[in-house]
Amino acid sequence: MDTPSGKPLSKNELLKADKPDLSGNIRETLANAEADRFSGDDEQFIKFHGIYQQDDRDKRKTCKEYSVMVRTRQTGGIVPAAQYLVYDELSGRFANGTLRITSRQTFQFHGVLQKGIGSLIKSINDALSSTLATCGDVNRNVTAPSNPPVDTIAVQVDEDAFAITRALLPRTTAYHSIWVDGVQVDLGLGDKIAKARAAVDQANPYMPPPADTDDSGAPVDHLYGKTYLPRKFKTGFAIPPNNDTDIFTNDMGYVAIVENGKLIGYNLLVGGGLGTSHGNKATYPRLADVIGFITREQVVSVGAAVVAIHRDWGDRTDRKHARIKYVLQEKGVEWFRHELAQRIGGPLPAPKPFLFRGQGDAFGWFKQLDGDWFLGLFIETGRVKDAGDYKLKTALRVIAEKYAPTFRLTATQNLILSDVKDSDKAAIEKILHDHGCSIVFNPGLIKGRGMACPALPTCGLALAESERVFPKFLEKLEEGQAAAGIAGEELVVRMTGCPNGCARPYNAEIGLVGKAPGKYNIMLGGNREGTRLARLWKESALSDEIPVLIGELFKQYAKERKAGQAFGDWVDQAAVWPAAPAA
Ligand code: SRM
Ligand code: SF4
Repeated sequence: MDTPSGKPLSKNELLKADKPDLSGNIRETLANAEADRFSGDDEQFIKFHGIYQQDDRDKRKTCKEYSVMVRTRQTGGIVPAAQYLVYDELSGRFANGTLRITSRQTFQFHGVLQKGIGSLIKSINDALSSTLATCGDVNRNVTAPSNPPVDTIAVQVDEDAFAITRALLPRTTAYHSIWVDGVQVDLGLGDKIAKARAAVDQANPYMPPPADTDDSGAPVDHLYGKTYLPRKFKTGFAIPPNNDTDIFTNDMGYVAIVENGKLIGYNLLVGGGLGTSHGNKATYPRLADVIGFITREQVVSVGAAVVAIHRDWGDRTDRKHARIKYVLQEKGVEWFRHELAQRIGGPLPAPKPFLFRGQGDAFGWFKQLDGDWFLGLFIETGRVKDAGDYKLKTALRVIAEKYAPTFRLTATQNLILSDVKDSDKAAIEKILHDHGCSIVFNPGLIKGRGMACPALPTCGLALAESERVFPKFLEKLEEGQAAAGIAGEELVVRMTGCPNGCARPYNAEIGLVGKAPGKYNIMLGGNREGTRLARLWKESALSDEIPVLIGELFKQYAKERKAGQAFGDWVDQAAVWPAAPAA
């Protein structure tokens, strides 16, 4: 097939063209009681259904133990308590007993065995969420600010986030027919499911609008066509001055513009993305460009036009080079503005001024505008689990059952419980303390800002550890801070097990990017506002030497910094960078 560059289409493009309803052979595999995994081609199709084939990397040397990871959709990280209770139960029955809050405000179930996938996904849908298009070459979970979870502006931003979520859902009917109509199951969740339905006061907000059909009755997807997008697409919302959704790292971002206390619209950002591959110079992290200003009424029409530009101009020959960031970088922001103007009937007005002053979550109790309270909780590496005396999962279940707060997953893998009555605060606090979870109230400003991706043992792409080593690693950095006389100071540290950037290390003050077992590239110089990229400071550093190297930098920082200067801002300018190689 011809492509503009003359290069052949990537294999995934041929797969999508062959089965535009994305059904692959998923039904057949599910019906085969002997199958312990999906076939190679289906591994691509199941992603569009929110499923990743994985195997336990700890056991790989002796055997391949297959399971899948399933990712839910939670626009803005909103999870009603009743829905949370269903997830809690499902994670015990069908997954590894944990729920993982992700860096895009969703939940992931890990370790799901083949025979449990149908029941799990059916029940997620029964509880009025979905896994459709949480992976694959489509728009993923839409992020929206969770700090604060409720005020007038935040509620309107949530409405707009749901509007674009629905508009960008693929119209395939195969998902529903396989997982909802196709799975007959009675898990005895009747009462829990009924409560989950009642808690979401509209129908499933993640159900795609009905599709048009062609002459043969097949659904037509006017936005995605038959081959969807060249690659994944990510959309987020932010409300300055808090950049808690790391808006510049999204393919498309909406930055709320508030004038005289009213949300008048958004600045549109396009072209962010972080994934890279070691040794491949054609790949790089990039922060989004600010394109122009749109009104709330234009959120869906302009958003769909941006997605269509990715659909039409993204590279379908090389999946490593297929994100919209490369279109922006190579064709330029003026080209993009012109292309968008042609599609929406005219140019956008200039963007309005805005300023981010920081990012991340606040921990502890805060009053909502309506008089209720919300509680920001630190969840170490986003993992909701019971482990020894630390019984966070049980505590959250008890709280959800008794007090039914709205759960709000944050984009830094933490959790907010909102809509709490003043009279329930003390009891909720006691439940957490009684379950060994005192740390959730006050993790400190290095743990509380940190993020690590899952990496080993579940992620098939991991080159090094991340989630499992991160807490200890942060403790060493805390010791380094104390030795330098800067104990407890805020610091954004993020770690990933490979260069794909899932915990967004490339705009952290300190980013560690897995290179090989026990080896990481040290990235330095991003800022607390998430508006500057970090740069490679040292390649392939050994995990043991990293806290030592950074500890030395802390000492130098403590001596040289200007008043109030953050570590990332200091290191970006300091004389600590290796000399550039001679031209
Ligand atoms: Fe990611 C692939 C986990 C956010 C860039 N990501 C993966 C997979 C599915 C591995 C795979 O393809 O087999 C990981 C599953 C690991 C596991 O065992 O759970 C995975 N990504 C995650 C999560 C769970 C990390 C976390 O610590 O929370 C995040 C789930 C988000 C969600 O709920 O939708 C997650 N991934 C991100 C982000 C951050 C973000 O979106 O804000 C990025 C960087 C931003 C970006 O997209 O550029 C990110 N993930 C990638 C990439 C690189 C894409 C690229 O353009 O090169 C891959 C690899 C790929 O797609 O081939 C990837
Ligand atoms: Fe896996 Fe790499 Fe993403 Fe970590 S950054 S979850 S190792 S793909």
